[in-house]
Amino acid sequence: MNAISTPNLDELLLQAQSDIAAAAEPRAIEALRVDLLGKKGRVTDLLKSLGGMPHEQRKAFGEQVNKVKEQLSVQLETRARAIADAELERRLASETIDVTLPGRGDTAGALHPMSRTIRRIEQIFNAMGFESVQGPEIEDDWHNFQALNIPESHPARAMQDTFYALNGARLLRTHTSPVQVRTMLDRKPPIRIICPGRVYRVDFDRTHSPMFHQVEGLYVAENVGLADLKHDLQKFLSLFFEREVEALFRPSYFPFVEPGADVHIRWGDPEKGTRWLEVLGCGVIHPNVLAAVGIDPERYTGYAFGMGVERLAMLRYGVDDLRLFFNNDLRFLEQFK
Ligand code: 2U9
Repeated sequence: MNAISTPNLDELLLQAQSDIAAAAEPRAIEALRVDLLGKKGRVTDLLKSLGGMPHEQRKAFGEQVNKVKEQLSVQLETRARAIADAELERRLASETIDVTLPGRGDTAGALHPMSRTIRRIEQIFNAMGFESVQGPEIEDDWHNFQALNIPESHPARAMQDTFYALNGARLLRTHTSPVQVRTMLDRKPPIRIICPGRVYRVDFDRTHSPMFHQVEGLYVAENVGLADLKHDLQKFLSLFFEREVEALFRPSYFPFVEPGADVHIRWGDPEKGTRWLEVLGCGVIHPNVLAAVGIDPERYTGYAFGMGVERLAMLRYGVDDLRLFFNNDLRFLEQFK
């Protein structure tokens, strides 16, 4: 006689069915599955015991056990799904989404005020026939100083103290002038270019940053002189500030020009009183500079100018601390959208 008779199988089935119905968590279902159908499970044990049975019992009992196995397997699966569904229902009910909350908005961003100001300056000069040219920020002494009539130990070097590397063989350019030098070496006059870009000096306060932006320009051809310079810069300033700007050219010294001038514009409310404000520098290109780049100073002349982009942006937007442009504080930058 077999140790497990049919009534025992019925009992096992009934007990297992009530256990499955009572299971409330995925873990409980899994424990039942292991206990019944696992490798050492009770139903599995019954199937293993078939081998020791007489032939005539084996067939009938085997069919019954397999039927029970199938039934339990389906019921475990069904109950597991019911538990998972109930859990999902519970979460959907409790974790409500407030669809009335405002969205995060589009995050397309905007151009930095430096980029905007450079583009504005470029647009004006490009329309006046100046081509934009770029060049390296890491330079050598010759392109940054010597070609510009600033020999070693010239006092102008102290005014443009800079960042040196490789024992002075390389430096961060102190102005964009080396781009003009390189362009003049490459091309023949007439040359009419502007050079926007980052430049570096050892300076840091409310109106100076160790990295800042310049736009320099030059026009080299036959018969270019001070009158062209005054006319073109006057025109630029009026277009940039969107009004009839009154400009004053005051003699000044730069090694790469002769004569040189600082340009001041009348600034302030005419009712409350105005003052002259320095906005850029300029001059007629020094013959030594033309000679250094292989342009005949007897045949060609030219003018050049330079401006600090931060300074122009501060005036145009009414910003009083240049460092604001580089702190990356969104509360400041978002005002330029
Ligand atoms: C070449 C020849 C001449 C460029 C010039 C200035 C005058 C000037 C300053 C403005 C404010 C620099 O950013 S700043 O501190 N620049 O005043 N720049 S003439 O003259 C050149 C440039 C290149 C080959």
